[in-house]
Amino acid sequence: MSNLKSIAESVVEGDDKKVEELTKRAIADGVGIAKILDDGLIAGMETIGELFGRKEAFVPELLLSARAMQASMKLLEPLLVGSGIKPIGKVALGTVKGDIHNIGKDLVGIMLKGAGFEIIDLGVDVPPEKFIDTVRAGGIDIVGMSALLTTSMSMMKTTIEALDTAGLRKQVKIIIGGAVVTQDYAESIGADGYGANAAEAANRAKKLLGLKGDQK
Ligand code: B1M
Repeated sequence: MSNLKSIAESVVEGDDKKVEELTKRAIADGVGIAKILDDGLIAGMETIGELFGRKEAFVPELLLSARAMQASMKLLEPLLVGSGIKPIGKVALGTVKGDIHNIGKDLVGIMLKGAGFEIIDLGVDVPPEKFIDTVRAGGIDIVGMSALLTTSMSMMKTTIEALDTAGLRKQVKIIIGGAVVTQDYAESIGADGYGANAAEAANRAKKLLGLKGDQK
């Protein structure tokens, strides 16, 4: 079995030690980070998600898989992130209120850092007021929102409206994403950009600031 397939299977099994060990081996073998992410970690998370959808896995298993994925991301992050160069922009990033999924958001944060942005990570279950306070404090170029649940995605619209009401909407660009979010939805709620995945989010963020968006 290929190392990447083993990584995916170990994510499904929630075996963080094995995922860590296999990630180290893949890095040493020169496997590209994007491949480790796409064919190993994200593939594993998709499988556990499908099992969960079919009621063949339950919340404790999802949590173990999430922990396994994070063990690998800790090793990949330093390889993705640039080295102390002046940031090209500042992004306030969070998973919206009512939603505690953080893996995709964290991955987006890592890719944005890799692209040269400074990240203010607001965490998960972030209410509109927290986005507002952060933008009001100044220096934010982009607000990034993540949502994984059909029930939480409307909070993106609520947050954009709240920023508007607070008179802050025009001073930031807004980018959204997450499994349930689409380009059409982003347009319908007046977001400036949408990313289907973390790399796309980083490219979109650069383009929104008028910078060249084509990075690996
Ligand atoms: Co939850 N969960 N979960 N879950 N969970 C999903 C999302 C679900 C699709 C599973 C399923 O039913 N098949 C389903 C949602 C259904 C729906 O609403 N349509 C679901 C459900 C129902 C729930 C609960 C309600 C379950 C329950 O308690 N009964 C509950 C809700 C809790 C809450 O938030 N209030 C819940 C809880 C959990 C856990 C806590 C157990 C755990 C999260 C642990 C954690 O995050 N630390 C969990 C997990 C792990 C998942 C699945 C299996 C995996 C999510 C993930 O991390 N994917 C997920 C099934 C699935 O997605 N296949 C599922 C990997 C990650 C890299 O992908 O987050 O999509 P993703 O991010 C991508 C892109 O979407 C994009 O880039 C990322 C990288 O490419 N992206 C952005 C994300 N954010 C972006 C922002 C951007 C741009 C791009 O711009 C700013």
